[in-house]
Amino acid sequence: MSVLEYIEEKVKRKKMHMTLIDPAEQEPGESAKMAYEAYLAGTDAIMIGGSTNLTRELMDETILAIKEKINLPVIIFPSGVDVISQYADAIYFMSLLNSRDVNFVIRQQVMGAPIIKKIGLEPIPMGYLIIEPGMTAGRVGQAELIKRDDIKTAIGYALAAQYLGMKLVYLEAGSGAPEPVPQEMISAVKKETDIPLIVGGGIRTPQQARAIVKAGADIIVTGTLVEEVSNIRDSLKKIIEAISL
Ligand code: 1GP
Repeated sequence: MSVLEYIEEKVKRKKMHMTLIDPAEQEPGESAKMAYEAYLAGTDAIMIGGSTNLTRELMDETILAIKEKINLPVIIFPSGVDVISQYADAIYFMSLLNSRDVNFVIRQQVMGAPIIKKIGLEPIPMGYLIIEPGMTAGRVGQAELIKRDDIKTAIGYALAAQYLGMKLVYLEAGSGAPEPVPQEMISAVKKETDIPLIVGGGIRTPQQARAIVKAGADIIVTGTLVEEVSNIRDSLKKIIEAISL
């Protein structure tokens, strides 16, 4: 089964949780421990990526360390062509649709596609949309940030992603955002589109996670949480329980 099939099957039955690990934030062994704790808490997949200070070597070492410990899908969440690792199970083949810089919309993808083909990595087509405040991803990705109350624009982008053939759409408030994407925007986008909806950025509490899935998210992503809490397993368990209710 491909990783996309795994996701599409799961979202039919439940709300999914993915754990984002930034290899630049800690040693590979430490990243693997975090992934193991997230696995014990019941996360459905590990996403690997970050906006700054990433190299392919660090990606390789981190992914290998994680795969030695757990058997969950490991998906690259790329910032550019230089973080493609042959050891992952899949890569989000994503376009930052609301970037002003064509590099993030299509050029990196043009450079990455032949590499992905050569190493036999599974590409998962995804439309990536950055909403205010966007944080580092918004700045680095030169995003023309979607305003928090501009639901019409969010719907337009999400539908465009679907009509372009993308299999997933991701509403991103930015890692460490003070507030997650507004619920009104999530429910409007969910209502108007038919592909699984991922929401991430600024999700810290079970209450927020629950509200986001109730609004219509199929998959939630948490990253900063696992870097900040002392007990990853307990904190993530609470989040995962809250979205399963
Ligand atoms: C960032 O959406 C993810 O790309 C996760 O955000 O670090 O705020 O959980 P957090």
